[in-house]
Amino acid sequence: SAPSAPATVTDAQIRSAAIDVLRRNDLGGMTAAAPDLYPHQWSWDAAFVAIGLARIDVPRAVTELDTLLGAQWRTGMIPHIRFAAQGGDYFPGPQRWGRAPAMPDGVWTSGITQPPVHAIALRHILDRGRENGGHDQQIAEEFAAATFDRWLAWHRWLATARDPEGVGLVEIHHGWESGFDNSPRWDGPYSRVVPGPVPPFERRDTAHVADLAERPSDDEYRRYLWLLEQKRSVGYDDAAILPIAAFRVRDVFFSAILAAASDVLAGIGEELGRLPEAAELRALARRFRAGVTSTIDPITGLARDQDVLTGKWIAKETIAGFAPLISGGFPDLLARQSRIIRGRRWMGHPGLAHPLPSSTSPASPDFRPCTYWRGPVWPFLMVLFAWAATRDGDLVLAKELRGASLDQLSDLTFAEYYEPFTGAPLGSRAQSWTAAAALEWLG
Ligand code: 9WN
Repeated sequence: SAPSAPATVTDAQIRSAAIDVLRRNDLGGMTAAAPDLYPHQWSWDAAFVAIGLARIDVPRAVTELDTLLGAQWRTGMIPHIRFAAQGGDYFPGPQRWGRAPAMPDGVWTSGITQPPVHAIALRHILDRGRENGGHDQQIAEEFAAATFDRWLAWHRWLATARDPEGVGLVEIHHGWESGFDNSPRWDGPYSRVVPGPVPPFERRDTAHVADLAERPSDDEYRRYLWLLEQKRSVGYDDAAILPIAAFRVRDVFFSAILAAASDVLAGIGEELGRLPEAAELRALARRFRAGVTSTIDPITGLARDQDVLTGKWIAKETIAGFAPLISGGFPDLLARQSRIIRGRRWMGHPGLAHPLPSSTSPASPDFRPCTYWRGPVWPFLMVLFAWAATRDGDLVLAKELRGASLDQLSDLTFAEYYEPFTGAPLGSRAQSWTAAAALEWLG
């Protein structure tokens, strides 16, 4: 069914429906990523949720990030899930992950991480607070000052534990860490993972989607769980995992986010008078931006991941190929990428319901229109691309992403992802970061 939006949906209706989603998903201090499928707080979702919340309620946006920081490990890592005591059923839940020496007391989290969008969210909160003035400004500024060192520790952990050789690319140990769980990017690395024995499991995610084809397969899940067991077997120790990890990939998109967010955090550090730390963060931004640039395929112009275990590049035609548009870089590289993303293999593909970049190019043999990260359009990512485009002066791209996204979101389902050709909503409905994206677009 093609749920094209009724022409009568107004911005005000989108806005109030989006606010409603975030209110309903509020577990008190943290927002569930989605009501049924993801009833806990996810790390990078929380950052996008905070960006949306900052448009309507600055103190609540601050609380979102503060709650997430409460899950930060002693190493500096921000885990990919903070489990809510009152949250619903999710697999793998806290018992499956177990405890780790570095885990904060009294808090249950997963044992892997996710992309560091948080400093970008903190910048949005500060900007909204200053626009509003008064109490909002005060609370935003106090939060930035009080938590700067926690965010710095987070970036430092990524730059050391996850870039042990200092190449300017962040390595991940699980597809879930990328946030692009079953992207074709990870097919090669996962094909080389030989799963050992995993305790019996029963998936929950499949109960919350209309069609099983929208989610990863059982075979994919078995590998996901084996990687979890590997991590758990070494107590989630950052050094001990390296020689045994069956999945080690340098994730170019994650790295681009670290570069962009390090620049943003450096700017906040400068405002706070933390000049040596700000200089350190500027250097991190340069290092990871250079790392991203080093991955460009000269033929396609797209950025690539690298499998640490084989040393080989991973050249799949996915949206992660546009990592330089997030990290920033040389103007000619950005101009080339902006042309490609607006071209016929991406936003300019003639069959699209809305001219938006899909997770995998519709022109790629890997493209699957309904399957999760193998093809659908993910609305939250559009916000990140438009933010970076605005930063780099590509206002045409930013405007196109906004217009098409608002059309897409006027179906008011706030779906997790959308079928690119029909515009049909897929995955979860009332997904928090999709609602937050709508609020950010509306301003
Ligand atoms: C595993 C919450 C998360 C997002 C990820 C998305 C999906 C989880 C899952 O949902 O992943 O982390 O169970 O499939 O891929 O990007 O953060 O919305």
